[in-house]
Amino acid sequence: MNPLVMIPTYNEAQSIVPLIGELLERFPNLEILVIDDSSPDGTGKIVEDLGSPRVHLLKRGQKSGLGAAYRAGITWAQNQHQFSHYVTMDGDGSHRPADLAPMLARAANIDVIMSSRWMPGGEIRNWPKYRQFISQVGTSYARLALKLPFSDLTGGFRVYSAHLINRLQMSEITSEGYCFQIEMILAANAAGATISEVPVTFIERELGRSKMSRRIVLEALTKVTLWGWQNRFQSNADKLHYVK
Ligand SMILES: Nc1nc2c(ncn2[C@@H]2O[C@H](COP(=O)(O)OP(=O)(O)O)[C@@H](O)[C@H]2O)c(=O)[nH]1
Ligand SMILES: [Mg+2]
Repeated sequence: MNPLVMIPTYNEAQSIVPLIGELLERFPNLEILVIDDSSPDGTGKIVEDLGSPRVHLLKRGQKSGLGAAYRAGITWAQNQHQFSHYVTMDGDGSHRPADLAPMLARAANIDVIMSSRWMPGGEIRNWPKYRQFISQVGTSYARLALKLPFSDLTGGFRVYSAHLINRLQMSEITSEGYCFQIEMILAANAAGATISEVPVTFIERELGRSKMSRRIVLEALTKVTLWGWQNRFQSNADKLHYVK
């Protein structure tokens, strides 16, 4: 197994170094790609200055959303032709490297390992009630509308096999905010992927600021509703759309 951890960042100067340090130390065979949208706080420069051969930086011109960052990261990774798995992870310390060990272990023979904060054994620390509410309602709505039987569809901590990603039409996965996480599962499911959930502990950031916005919630609500209706009228719509 030869995983690449992709971390999108926008102003994570205070959190990124300890996160990278812990990942490198815990997992000797893993490499890291930070996808930074020219963070004004110098996150990109900090990553560059680490000078580690196992840490790569993809610099982008301006803040253009989580989805766009991941799409660019995946294209970069595919061009390297050396990684067996792509891990997606936030750069603010909310996703614990310790939880990655059981996720990677399960990923050996499953296409997508999703982390879940809402299944037994999962946990959320320090999130205000309204964020927990948005997360739970968002996942419940997407689960029902899209018939995706999972307990946490919006979490960004996952492991995908490169083999699966190569079968997806990534340019069709166009969501920008955390709706990207839902759309990835919609596409993976349409490709007939094996998908499994592992419980994790999510700890809200202590440093820096969340980029979550009303626009991001609205994007998810609108798109999930639209996809739900499309599926009702044409059951193979997702397969035609997302799978090569
Ligand atoms: N490159 C890039 N990263 C982003 C963007 N928006 C959010 N991120 C990163 O995505 C991760 C999750 O974002 P965060 O603000 O913590 O959202 P929250 O956890 O939903 O409150 C963090 O590592 C952010 O720095 C963006 O527009 N571009
Ligand atoms: Mg966060």
